[in-house]
Amino acid sequence: MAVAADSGWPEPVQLLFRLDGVAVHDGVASGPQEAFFAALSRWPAEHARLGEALAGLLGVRCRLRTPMEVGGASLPVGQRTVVMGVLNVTPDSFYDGGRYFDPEAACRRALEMIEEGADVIDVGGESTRPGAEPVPAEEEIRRVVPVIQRLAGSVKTPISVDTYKARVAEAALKAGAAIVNDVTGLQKDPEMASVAAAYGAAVVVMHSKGDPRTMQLNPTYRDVVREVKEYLERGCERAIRAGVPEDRIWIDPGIGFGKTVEHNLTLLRSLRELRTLGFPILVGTSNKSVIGHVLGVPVSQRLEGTAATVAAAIAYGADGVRVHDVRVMRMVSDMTDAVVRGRRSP
Ligand code: HH2
Repeated sequence: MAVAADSGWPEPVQLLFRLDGVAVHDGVASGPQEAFFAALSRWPAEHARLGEALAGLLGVRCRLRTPMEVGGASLPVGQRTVVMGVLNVTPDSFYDGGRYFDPEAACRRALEMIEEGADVIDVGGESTRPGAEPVPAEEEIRRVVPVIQRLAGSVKTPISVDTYKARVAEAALKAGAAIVNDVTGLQKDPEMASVAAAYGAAVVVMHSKGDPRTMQLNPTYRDVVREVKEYLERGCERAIRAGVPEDRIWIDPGIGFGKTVEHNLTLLRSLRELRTLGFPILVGTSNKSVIGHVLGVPVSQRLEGTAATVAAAIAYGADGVRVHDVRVMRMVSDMTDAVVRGRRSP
């Protein structure tokens, strides 16, 4: 294979970068692998296949960004941004606590989010906001299972369960959930990965440092991006070892989970680095305190800040966003997709 003198990159790869409008030396892409993945993520499936072959030649790990099959539905990963709507069936979540504690209200809100364009509904029964106390598994099950059961029986949209407890995950999967969203990256409960695998579930492997009670006291890292990446890699390996198919794994940097404002901002602008793990990236910034700190606004006034972080995350390589305000963030995602992926929503 011919190698161009100026960059050390094989010529066909340089050509592909140019065709896709990604310049390796324009300061946008931080390194050759990141540039490769940035280009790959924006290609339609048939070109991504070519990209995968090239990645193999280069020794870069990567997977196709074709739709992800979950719970009988197809998530358009890599084609357009997947919007995960947050549904907290809790009395104390930092943004929507108490609003959907009643199962009737929770189901109504889920249907509304689906109407607004949610691709996944993420049902949680325990707040993991900084300072939150854990909830016993029985109570968490009592909160989430009736809602999941009703939704799974009436909508095609995949339901995910936001829990780090294998017992809760199993009850939710039995009730019809198709995705396990674990804020401890499958690393707190040793049974979690095998439960997800046994039910054929997709998983979200999220990074967190410490537990919610203490995680924001003084989070420190030598190199936040490297440490988050290594943690996520461990979680993904656990999932794969337990039998979760590689094409059903998401990774998530865990914005706000044991991180300072600077850690959060650094991670958001370093998503390309995480792409080299080869899994689609989910990002949850919705109404979080990083926005409050940057803009100096309370939790009720973080819509614009959330929109900015959603657009930036997509531009930096996120495949999905976890949000409370689905109607607005669907539009923000569609508009950002039109710019970044060159994709117009129908
Ligand atoms: N953030 C929260 C909860 N679960 N899961 C993923 N994958 N990524 C996230 O960023 C994430 C998450 C916290 O937000 P929320 O659920 O709205 O609040 P609370 O924990 O107070 O219920």
